[in-house]
Formats: sequence, structure tokens, C-alpha cells
Amino acid sequence: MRNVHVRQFVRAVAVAFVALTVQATSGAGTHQITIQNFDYTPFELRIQAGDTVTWINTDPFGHNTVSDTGVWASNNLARGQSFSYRFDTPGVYPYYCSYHPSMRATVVVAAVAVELRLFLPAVSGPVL
Ligand SMILES: [Cu+2]
Repeated sequence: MRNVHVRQFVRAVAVAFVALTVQATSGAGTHQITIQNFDYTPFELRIQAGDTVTWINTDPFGHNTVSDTGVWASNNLARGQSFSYRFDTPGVYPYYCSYHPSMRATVVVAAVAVELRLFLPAVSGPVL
């Protein structure tokens, strides 16, 4: 009787071990920053590594987006024009408009979250 229980337990653990999977919840996302009234909206955008950000200018004036640390620099964006950049490295990225230096904002890039899932199959009936 005791042996049966032990065998059952060992088998359940073995099955659970085999079913252990690691799954990344990445799936590169896309985000938009609107340039309007001499402001970037949102002012602080939080994304995950691998995500792409697109700035779109809706003002009737030219603007651009330039990283403080030289990571990216767009050309002039006339009304309706956009610029995209993919952030692969976690960090804090302040940027500004070189025409209007008071226009400032930040993109915050977090590391990709990894989700660990443990599947425990139900053990029903005699396992022999
Ligand atoms: Cu500007």
C-alpha cells in the first residue's frame, strides 16, 4: 500500500517536471507619442525592451525628436509626419526638440518580463 503511494507521487512529480515550461511574455509592442501644442504626449512613456515608439507631429509647425545621449535623432517632422525607433536596451531615455529646447520628455524602457508557469496535472485514479 505504501509503495503504491510513493510510486504515485514520484510519477506525478515526474509528469509535472516534464510539463514545466518557461514562456516569455514579450511580443514586441508599439506605442505612439503625439507631438501637439509644443508638447510630447505622454510626457513619460513606459515601455518594454523590444518595443517600438512612433512620434507623430500634429502641429502645423516642424518639430523633431532628439535623444539627450545621441541614441536617436529624427529629421524634421512636418505636420502629419512620423518617426519610429525601436528600444532594445532597458534604461531611461530623455529627449527633446532641437528647435524648441523647452520641449522635453522621456521614454522609460523596462526589461522584458518573463513569466514562469508550472503545470501540475491532476492525478486521478490509480497510477500503476
Ligand atoms: Cu519643436
